Amino acid sequence: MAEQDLMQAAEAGLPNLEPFWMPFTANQYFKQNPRLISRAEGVYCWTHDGKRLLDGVAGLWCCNAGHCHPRIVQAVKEQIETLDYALAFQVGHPKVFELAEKLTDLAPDGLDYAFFVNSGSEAVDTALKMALACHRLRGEAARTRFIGREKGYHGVGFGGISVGGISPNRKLFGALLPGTDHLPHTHSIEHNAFSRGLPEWGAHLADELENVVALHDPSTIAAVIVEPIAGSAGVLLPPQGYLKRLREICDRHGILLIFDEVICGFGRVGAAFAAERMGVTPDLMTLAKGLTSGHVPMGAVLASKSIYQAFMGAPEGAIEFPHGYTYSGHPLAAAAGCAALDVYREEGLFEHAHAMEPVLEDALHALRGEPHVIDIRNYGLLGAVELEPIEGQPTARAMEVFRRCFDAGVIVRTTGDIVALTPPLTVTEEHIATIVDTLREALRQAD
Ligand code: PXG
Repeated sequence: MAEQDLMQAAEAGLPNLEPFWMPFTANQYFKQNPRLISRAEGVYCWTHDGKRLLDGVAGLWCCNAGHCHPRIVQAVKEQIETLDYALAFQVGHPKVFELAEKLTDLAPDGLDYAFFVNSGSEAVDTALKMALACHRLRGEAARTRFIGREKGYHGVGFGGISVGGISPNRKLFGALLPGTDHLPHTHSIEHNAFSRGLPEWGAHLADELENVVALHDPSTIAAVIVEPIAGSAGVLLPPQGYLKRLREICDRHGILLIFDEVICGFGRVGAAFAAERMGVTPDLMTLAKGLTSGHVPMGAVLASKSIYQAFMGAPEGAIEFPHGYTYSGHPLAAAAGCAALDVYREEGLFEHAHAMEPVLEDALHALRGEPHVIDIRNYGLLGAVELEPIEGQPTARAMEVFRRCFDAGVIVRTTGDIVALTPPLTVTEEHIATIVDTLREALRQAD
C-alpha cells in the first residue's frame, strides 16, 4: 500500500490491507471497497466502523448456534488454559474421545466412527482416501474411480475439486485427479420453479448413475459423492426420492456412497443431518462448519462400522490408515465441538430450526413477483432466490443486491445470480422478517 493510502486507511480505522492475499475474494475490488467485521454476537455482526449487521448467512453457513455463543466461548477458554495441544499421533487427549462419542451418538445409526480434520476440504479428501483404501483392503483394488456431480462443491483440495462440478474452481488447476466422472445436476427451473421443500420432478436423474457405472464398469468405481443439498452452487435441492435411488444403485454395484454434509449438517435442514431427515444413510459422511458452530476450525469424517473394520485387519501395532493432520482433533476444536453439540441439544436448536422452516418458507415465497425473481426454493433454514441475470453481465445483479442489503444492515450470500440465505438456527420470526424485507427492498432498487 502506498504511504498515503496507508495513512488514509489508518485514519478510517483500517489495518494495512495490502499483504493479505484473501481467499475466494476479488482482492483488487475489496481493497478499494473494504468491508471488515470486527465483532459479533448472536445473530449480529458489527463492522470495523461500528455498523450493525443482521447475519443472514451464519458467517459462511457455519455459526449455527449464533456468534460467540457464551457456552462455546467458555469451553474454549477453559481448554486453552488447561491443554493447548497434545500430540495427535499415537497419543490422544480426553476431549477428542468425548467429541467422537457425542458426534457418533448424534449421527444416523450405522455411522459409528469419527475421524477428525480441520476443514471441509480435508474431510472430503480424507473420505475419498478412506474409500480407495477400503476397497483395496477388501481385495478390490481396481475400484479407483469417483463419481461426483455437476455443480457440486467439495472444497478446494485436489480430490475435492476433481469430484466437484464448479468449473471456475477447476479450470486453472490442470488435469486434477484421474478417473473422475460426474452425474448431471438436479436444478431445473423449467420443471421445479417456486417449489416449497423438495421438488417433485427429477428423481429419474439418479438413474444417470447406472449409465455412468455401465460406461466405466462397476468394478472400477470406488465411490459416489454428493451434497444432499448443493449449498455453494445456490441451494439446489434433491428431487423427492432422488437420494434413495442413488443409494439403491450404489448398493447394487458395491459402490460406497459419500454424503458431503459440510453445509447440511448440524441442524441446517431442521434435523441433525440431511441423511436423517431424508431417510438415506451414506457409508461415509463429511462434516465441518456447524461441528463447532464455526468457533474453531474443525472437520470430521463419519464412517460405517464395516469401513472401519476393513482397516482393522492390519497386524497389531501397524498404523491401519496412514493419514491424519498435526491438528486432527485439536483440543480447542474438540472443546468447541463438545460445547456446540451440547448447546444444539439443550437449547433445542434443531427443533427450533424446524419450527422456523415454514416462517422462512412463507416469507421467501412472498417475494414471488418482485423484480428479476425467477425462482425461490427452501428447505430447513436454507433458502435461495434466483434472479434473471443482466444480459452480458452474469453475477452483477446479485452482487448489487448483496451490496444493497449490506448497506441496509443485512448480510446475504450470492453465488452467480442466486441470493442464498442460511441464518443462524437461533433466528426468530422478527429476524426472518427483517432479512426478507431488506431483500425485497434491495430487489426493487436493483438494476
Ligand atoms: N463441502 C461442502 C459441501 C462445502 O460447502 C466444503 C466442503 C469445504 O469446506 P472448507 O471448510 O474447506 O471451506 C464446503 C465449504 C459459499 C461457501 O458461500 C461455501 C463453502 C465455503 C465457503 C463459501 O458458497 N463451503
